[in-house]
Amino acid sequence: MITSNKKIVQQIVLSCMNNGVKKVVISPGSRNAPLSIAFDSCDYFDCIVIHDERSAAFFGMGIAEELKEPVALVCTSGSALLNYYPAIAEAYYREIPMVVISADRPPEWINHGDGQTIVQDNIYANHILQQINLNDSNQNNSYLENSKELIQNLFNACLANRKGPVHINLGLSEPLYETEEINTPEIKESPILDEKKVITENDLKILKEDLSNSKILILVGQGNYKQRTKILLSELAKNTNISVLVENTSNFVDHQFNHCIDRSLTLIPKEKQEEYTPDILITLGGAIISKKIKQFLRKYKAKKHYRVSYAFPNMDTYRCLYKCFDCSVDAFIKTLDSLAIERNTINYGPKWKELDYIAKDKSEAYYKSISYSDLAVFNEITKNIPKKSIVHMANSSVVRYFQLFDPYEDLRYHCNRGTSGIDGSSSTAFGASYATPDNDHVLITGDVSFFYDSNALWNSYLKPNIKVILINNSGGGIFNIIPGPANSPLRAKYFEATHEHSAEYICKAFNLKYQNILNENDLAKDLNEFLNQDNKRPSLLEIFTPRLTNANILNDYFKHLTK
Ligand SMILES: Cc1ncc(C[n+]2csc(CCOP(=O)(O)OP(=O)(O)O)c2C)c(N)n1
Repeated sequence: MITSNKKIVQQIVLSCMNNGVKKVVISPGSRNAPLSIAFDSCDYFDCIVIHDERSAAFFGMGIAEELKEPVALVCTSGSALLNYYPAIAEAYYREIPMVVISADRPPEWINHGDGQTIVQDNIYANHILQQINLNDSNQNNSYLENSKELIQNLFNACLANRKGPVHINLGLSEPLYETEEINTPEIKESPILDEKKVITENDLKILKEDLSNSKILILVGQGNYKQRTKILLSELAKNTNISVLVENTSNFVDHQFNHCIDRSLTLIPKEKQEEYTPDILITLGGAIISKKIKQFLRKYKAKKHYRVSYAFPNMDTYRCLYKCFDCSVDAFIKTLDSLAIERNTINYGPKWKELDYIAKDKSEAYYKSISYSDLAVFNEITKNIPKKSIVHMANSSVVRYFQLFDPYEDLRYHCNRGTSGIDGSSSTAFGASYATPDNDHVLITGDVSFFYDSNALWNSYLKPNIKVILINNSGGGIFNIIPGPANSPLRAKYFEATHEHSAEYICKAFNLKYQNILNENDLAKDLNEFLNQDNKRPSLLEIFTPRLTNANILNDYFKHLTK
């Protein structure tokens, strides 16, 4: 095959191949030309070209999350790699494997007046698992052997139990476009050594003592767990000493769990809150969306909090962390099951579940009474998403409204909750939809999030398998809801930052099929038709809602629950 004549570039490409990278997102540039040429020369890779590096990185992250495989991002020097940063931070907190390969000037030319040159060394310092600096000035065998080992160590970090982004910064000198013919390399998969972590006998003993005759609250955060884990957790939840609270991003659905945490919490009268306080809190998985549960558990503290995670062992969200088990959620649930915890001595799980049943009935009654608003629209959307779809929720009030509705078992829910940014939701969703073209994907987004990331539409990889629902409430509606900005005289200008834009012409520019809904007439019908239509291109439904009444209807909902 004909590839770049730079040996270090050939080595990087080979290492990607041997470590399971199949998709490479490349952003155009000259300094990275040797990498583009080398990846392109190898049929093994699917090379995706996206101009805007911020969008490219989120797109790649969407693929990596969906396929559970490392994705490589390739960009040129200078501000290009700074634009990767939002997605790198997101991947870091979500433990999504990504390999950033940035081209750089040769080291002797940094800060000497060359164009498109910044200090790239360690640029993602606080949000990267590992980074290395390589360059093409030394092509001798010992440098290449040493680099091969460094690259493999980097992949080992990227793909270990705690996954995440890693960075190769590569100084490249001119000429950049020269090629040579080499033998097509064969894949020799590098074994990634997954350390099997075990919980010590002593920890098991303490755990068993702590769990006996205790009110146990298991709070499950964001993740995509194994089916076996779900079954074991459902089995555990039959024990009335245990209450399991989940959010839709945990992708756990079971009739014994509380899926709508805020809805349930609203029903607890102040004087009874202590009855719901757990003795032992166990948290599994990633981020928790509900602010209310964080406030509740910080105020009504458990005696001990056990955390299960490979990452951030000192993260003390509820200010009562006792121990973090450095093992998989799967292994931990199995361990809990094997402990044969005392059963059914405290009516704790059903007590929480009762709240859920009451809140659900009250909610249904309220939805029947409300006028056209964000809440009314979300009520219709959640009922109409076609079975087996993959649901991408943008941040801000979209993901929060969704938490008020029971999730469906046959849907999969995603959201960028690593950093809760509004800057890459669309690109991430489009990346995921590209990765699994046989699945239907639905992105639900607010207007600010959508316009912010409108370059997500600027690529040729969008397929008809994704539908976008854009809730246009003319600004950051969340700021009308959360206490603080909602009562500020500066709200409309600085927080909500109102506007009157529509997505119609953006859709025209990027060849998306566009439809809109302006009021409640035919909302349910139009929404249902939109979600079930067979399209030849991606489509977008813009639903305009009244910015000034949305917040009242949501606030009244919570008041209604307490009546
Ligand atoms: C990158 C980034 N910038 C700013 C914010 C702060 N922020 C949070 S929500 C929000 C408004 C989002 O509005 P929209 O997407 O229209 O959703 P809505 O609140 O109307 O549901 C902003 C600016 C953020 N989360 N991320």
